[in-house]
Amino acid sequence: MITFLSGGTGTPKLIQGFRKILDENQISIIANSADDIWIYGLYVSPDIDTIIYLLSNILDTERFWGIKNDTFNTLKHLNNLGYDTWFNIGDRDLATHIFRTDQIRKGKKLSEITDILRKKLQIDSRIFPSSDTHIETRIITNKGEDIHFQEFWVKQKGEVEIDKIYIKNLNEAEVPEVALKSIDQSDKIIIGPSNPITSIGPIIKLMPIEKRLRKNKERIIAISPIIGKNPVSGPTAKLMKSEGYAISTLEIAKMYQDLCDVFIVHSTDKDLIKPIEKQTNLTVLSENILFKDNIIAKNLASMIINRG
Ligand code: FO1
Repeated sequence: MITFLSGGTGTPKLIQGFRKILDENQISIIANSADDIWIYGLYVSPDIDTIIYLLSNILDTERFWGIKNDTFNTLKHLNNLGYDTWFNIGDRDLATHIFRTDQIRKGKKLSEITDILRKKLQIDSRIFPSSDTHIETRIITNKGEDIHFQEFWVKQKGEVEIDKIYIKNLNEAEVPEVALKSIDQSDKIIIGPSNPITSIGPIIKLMPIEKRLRKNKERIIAISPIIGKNPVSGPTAKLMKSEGYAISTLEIAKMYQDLCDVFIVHSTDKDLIKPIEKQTNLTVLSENILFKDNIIAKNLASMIINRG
């Protein structure tokens, strides 16, 4: 069994590779829930939904969010009614949020609702939110505004300057026991190549998760979200810079070194193996980690599994 720590883009692409060689019931995913947002009266869990849609083969893989061939009629009418509809929710996607919000109002936990959703969509893999209670990544801009990560990334197109990033409700968060068990019971745990600040960060900063990872360190493999000097996707560079980190693979290795044993860098970053091994206690391997297609992801999955 393998448990992944995942955001909404890089790691799901890697999971596609694992799906080609493992039974789906051998895959568990702890999904970042700090991107979750209350919007238009509904509770939206973007990273969880991307994984649910991916594993049920309905994800819009061009955008890598939402459902493929979805329409946006409800959103258009909501706009006619005077809403600022900056967060694009498709008509079919909307059904997921209505279902989830209704279940929340009936008292169900996010982990229970996620489990119902994945079963309804015939997904054999287990999917756990990183927190059962609402946590959210917030950005304080250089103008002193305190905004939700989605407002920064979607509404402001990541273009505002960042003063500070913090995770609201982090310390009092309730991590689902099933997610912790999954870490303990897995043969391998993979810290996926997702954004270290707003995707992996909010998962590994949850104290109960951090403790379990430290305990299971020798079975944990992390994959770099940076190739050369460039993050694979999204706002990673801007977010890392604003937190005072250098944009480098070595920096990521240092961030994760107490939580994993093996660190995988891109094949063109072989020259980093020795310096990283010297400056950390990690075993460093190199492989193609730019998942342009599922075959590249499958090759990395085979390499990880065959290492034993
Ligand atoms: N990303 C966008 O760039 N624009 C959107 O309008 C948008 C809407 C959206 C709706 C539902 C959903 O599950 C995800 C959505 N995303 C959208 C993706 C999301 O903002 C982020 O990419 C993830 O939170 C990062 O993992």
